[in-house]
Amino acid sequence: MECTKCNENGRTIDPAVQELFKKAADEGIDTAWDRYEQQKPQCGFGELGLCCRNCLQGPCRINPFGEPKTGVCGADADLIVARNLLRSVTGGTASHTDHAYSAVQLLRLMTEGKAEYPLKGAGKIAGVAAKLGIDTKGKKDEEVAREIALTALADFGNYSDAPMKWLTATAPAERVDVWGKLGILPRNPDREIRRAMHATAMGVDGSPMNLLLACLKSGLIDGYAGLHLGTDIQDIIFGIPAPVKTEANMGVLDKNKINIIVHGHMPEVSEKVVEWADKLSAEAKAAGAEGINIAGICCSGNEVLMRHGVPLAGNFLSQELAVITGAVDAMVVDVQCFMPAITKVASCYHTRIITTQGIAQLPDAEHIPIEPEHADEGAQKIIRLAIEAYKKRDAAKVSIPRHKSEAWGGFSVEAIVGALSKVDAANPLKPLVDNIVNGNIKGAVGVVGCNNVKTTQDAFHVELIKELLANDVLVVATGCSAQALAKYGFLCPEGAQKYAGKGLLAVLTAVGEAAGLGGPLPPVLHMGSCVDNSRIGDLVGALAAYLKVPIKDLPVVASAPELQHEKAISIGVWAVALGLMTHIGLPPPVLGSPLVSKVLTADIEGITGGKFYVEGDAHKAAQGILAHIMQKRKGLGL
Ligand code: BF8
Ligand code: SF4
Repeated sequence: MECTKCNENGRTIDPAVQELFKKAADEGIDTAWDRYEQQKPQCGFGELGLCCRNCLQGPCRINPFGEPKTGVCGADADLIVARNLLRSVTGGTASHTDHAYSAVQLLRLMTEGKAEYPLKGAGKIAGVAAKLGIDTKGKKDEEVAREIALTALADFGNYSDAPMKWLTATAPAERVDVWGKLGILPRNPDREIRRAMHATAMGVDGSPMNLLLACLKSGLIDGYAGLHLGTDIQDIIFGIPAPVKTEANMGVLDKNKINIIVHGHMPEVSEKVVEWADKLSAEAKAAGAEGINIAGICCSGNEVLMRHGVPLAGNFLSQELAVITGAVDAMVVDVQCFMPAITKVASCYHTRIITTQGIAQLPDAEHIPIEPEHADEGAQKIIRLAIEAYKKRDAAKVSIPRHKSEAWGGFSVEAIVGALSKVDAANPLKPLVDNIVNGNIKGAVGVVGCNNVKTTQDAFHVELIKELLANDVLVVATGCSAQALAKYGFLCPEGAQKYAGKGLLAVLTAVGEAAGLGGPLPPVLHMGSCVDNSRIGDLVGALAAYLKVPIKDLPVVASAPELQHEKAISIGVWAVALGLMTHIGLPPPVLGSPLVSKVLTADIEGITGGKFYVEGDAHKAAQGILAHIMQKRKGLGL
């Protein structure tokens, strides 16, 4: 699909979403963009981070241009902004950590024979066990998997002052040393999250700098108790992703089939829906449908795309529009990133919204719990509810945009190293490093994160990555960014010819052909969901280890052009702690404090080697990223 220019009101470049806007308007349905208009003007104090509600003497607001300069308790702008930032980062960290914890509990129950999930990722067990120092000799996979689960749970129960094991076992030693000297190595993740909430309460931490160090610590919990732990355990349970072909955008919905959307983040839900859709296809046919079609939105979509090639209906801002096609019979949500508005939109159609988690319910949805012990029963109920809904579908209300694009996913580190090993079996990273050294590849960018209604949907992802690829930058992607790029042909081999610079194209072609793809690798490698950003961290760590330099010296940059969620902020803080310059397309609410803004965008570079780079224009951001890459190359003598 061609990337088209923004429509007249600058909401989206996605032609499928544009088409569905017209349908929404005809049918009188509001979407996030309409609600955003109703919110304008948004609160200036909030935008700058200058509002405090941490005690009942407030809310207090600081006037950036005059009085008052402090809240009732005397907290000034720097303190209020730093406290608010720590609460935000910790909110993101809590989301990822709780998600990872659910996966660990599932694995534990599986090893006790109490969960209705088979162990599919035996190939991951030895590697994770080795890192954790677990002896595997003479043990069955299930036994080692159990020890891995118990090691994770020991981190969550750690009452000592020793740092959490998952971090010390999986992060580069050089980084562990840096973080240790800063005194920010997290112990028990739950305990640190509690501490962050305590530190930010009225009358506790009054030092903005101490609070910013706590932000870094919270970012590390996100990186290791959330992302890394989550990915490792999910790969053990559901299998290590391998390259797989699929399609992306609304055209993947099928008017002749029962369409079920999986939306949210937990593969324990989406995997079961995929499994039972297949098992119950005869019932769907008996109801008059040609079968059951599962499509994904947000990271639930990414998880089943990576492991099964399940097609993608859209990313974060597409969720309401998918329902507005009138062709979605059920949308199954678990946790994070589904909008509460979704039930209201669904009420205009036959679509059933199904919640599955105790902590994430919606007043007008059907709640069908998916729990480890009864997951099969829950998943069957979900599929049968979708079949019932399908019978009530109003054909007159169905309009599915035809737009879709071929997309490849499944590029786990194991898959990337596997492809590279076809070029050099003894030394898989050598071809990659050689091409960075000879300049065919200038550097690498991990592009991640969300859509945000404040910026034209997908435009920043697309324009930024176009320019970087043309300049021979290797790009890997996750989350809704990967989904944005999927919709416009950046995740398929043909995209390499179209978007990659000469040097990059030569490398993508050589590796793709050696790996038996019969052509180049896609110019953007889809590495998974947002918790899978740990895969990017591992890849960058492996490159640094190969070159025997710290991550901060690599020509590598992270970018979240359209970030919206607190999780994107906590991931960004982790990336900065790793030593990466981290571009963000929108500033978080910190501009009310010159001190916090300066620390995050400048001073912190002297501490971790990373920093935030805020730039809202795609071309300028690409140029800034390229300049940073060239500077790092120079530092390495390249
Ligand atoms: O965790 S990219 S909008 S879906 S937060 Fe949410 Fe942002 Fe999408 Fe995945 Ni990540
Ligand atoms: Fe106001 Fe201080 Fe209370 Fe915040 S903690 S609401 S600044 S009095």
